[in-house]
Amino acid sequence: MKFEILSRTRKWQLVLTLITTVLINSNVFATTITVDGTDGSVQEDGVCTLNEAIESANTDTAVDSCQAGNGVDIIEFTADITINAFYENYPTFGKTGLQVITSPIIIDGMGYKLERDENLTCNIDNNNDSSEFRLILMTDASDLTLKNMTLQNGCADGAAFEAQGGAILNISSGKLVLKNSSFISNEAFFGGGIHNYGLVGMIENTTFDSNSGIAGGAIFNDIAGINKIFGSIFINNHSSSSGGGIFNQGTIDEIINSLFTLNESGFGAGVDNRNVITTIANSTFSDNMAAFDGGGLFAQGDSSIGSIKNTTFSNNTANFGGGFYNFNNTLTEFFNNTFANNNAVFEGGGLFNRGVINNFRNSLFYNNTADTFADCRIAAGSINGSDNLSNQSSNDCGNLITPNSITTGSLGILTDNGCATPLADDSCIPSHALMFDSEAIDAADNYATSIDQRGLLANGPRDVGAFEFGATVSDLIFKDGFTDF
Ligand SMILES: [Ca+2]
Ligand SMILES: [Ca+2]
Ligand SMILES: [Ca+2]
Ligand SMILES: [Ca+2]
Repeated sequence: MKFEILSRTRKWQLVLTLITTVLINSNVFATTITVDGTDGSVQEDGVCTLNEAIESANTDTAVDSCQAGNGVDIIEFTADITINAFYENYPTFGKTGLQVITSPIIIDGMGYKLERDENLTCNIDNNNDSSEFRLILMTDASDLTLKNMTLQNGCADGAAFEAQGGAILNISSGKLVLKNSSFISNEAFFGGGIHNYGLVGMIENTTFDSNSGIAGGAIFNDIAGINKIFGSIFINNHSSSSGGGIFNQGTIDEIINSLFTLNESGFGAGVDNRNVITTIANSTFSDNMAAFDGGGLFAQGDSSIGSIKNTTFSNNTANFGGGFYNFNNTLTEFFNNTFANNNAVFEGGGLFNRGVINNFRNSLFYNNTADTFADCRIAAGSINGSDNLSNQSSNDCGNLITPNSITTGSLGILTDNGCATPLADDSCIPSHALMFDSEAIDAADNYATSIDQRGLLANGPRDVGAFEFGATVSDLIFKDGFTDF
């Protein structure tokens, strides 16, 4: 009897497997739909515009001269595309320049640009004017991959959702993936570049330049998640309140080998974390400016950043915590970071702590400035660790940082010192090189990372800070990327 039940179950499993296989295989067939229009028009004129191509892909039928989609479709550009009017005004979510993405689509910009007409005004004031619309809205299970394209001048304004995601608002249950793309001069109330409620799988070799919002100048990651940000650049983004580069109140698993530079905000000019970031590694926060706290990185109370390692904080400024303002309670790894030339108007030029940092080790503090406690300030909470060095004696972090333990002049300027894997613009993550006679060389303890910020293998014992003097490139690192820190 039992056998019979099992065999019935087995039969059903086989049937289900067959159905699943058929479904999966039906998705294997994809059409490449080539866009030859340069605007957002929808009319029977023998020209396939991007809006018509999206409809072909969503419905798997031929629209005008666009090829009929079939499963997961690929849309390719052949020229820049300028959208000068909104296509639809979706209830709740407001106006979007393109047709809503409701199906799995890969858009390959082939190096071309998708922009909202630069002559249209964008005035972010919580009122939606006729000229204001975002570029892309993702709904349903619409996996969307964007590659080799620039998204520019998107503008989302109005009330609630209307005012979110200048270039992209993702409310889908699918996944957004970005590769080799740029987001330039997009604006919104929240999430100038992207506002995410869904899943962002990977942001790879992508540049966010001059996007702005009240919170989340480049990205506002809401209740949902981002798996990985890799090789990406956040530059010149602006928010008036929080998170010039990224405002995170969802989950970000990894920020790796990425650069946050010249961003501005009230709090967290580079990144403002209000929830969970598991790992920040091999990244640089430089020249970011917060009007209040956390020039490079701000971690709000009860938030969580698990690990910060091989990361450089250089020349960031704020009132408190020029480099990093820590108010979170779960930082369990803080290895091989470099804090140089950061400035706080009041306290903690390098680091201002109100939370908990365990394993605060092998980090280098150099020429940070503040009214008091230039390198490190513990205003509340606690920090434990050892083997951190500084060229001065201006901190409130007790014997965690050995004062005057490195010579002034033993650290180079922030520059491209080579790397294993370049960033989106083919430069390397900028780092501060150690001079040949620096006391930081070979001075790290057993908790040190095995490769340096640039992805290069340690030369003998690991040096203190993010940089390794005399480091070598390993083929293994090229193959593995940054999986082994
Ligand atoms: Ca047409
Ligand atoms: Ca399709
Ligand atoms: Ca407006
Ligand atoms: Ca060494």
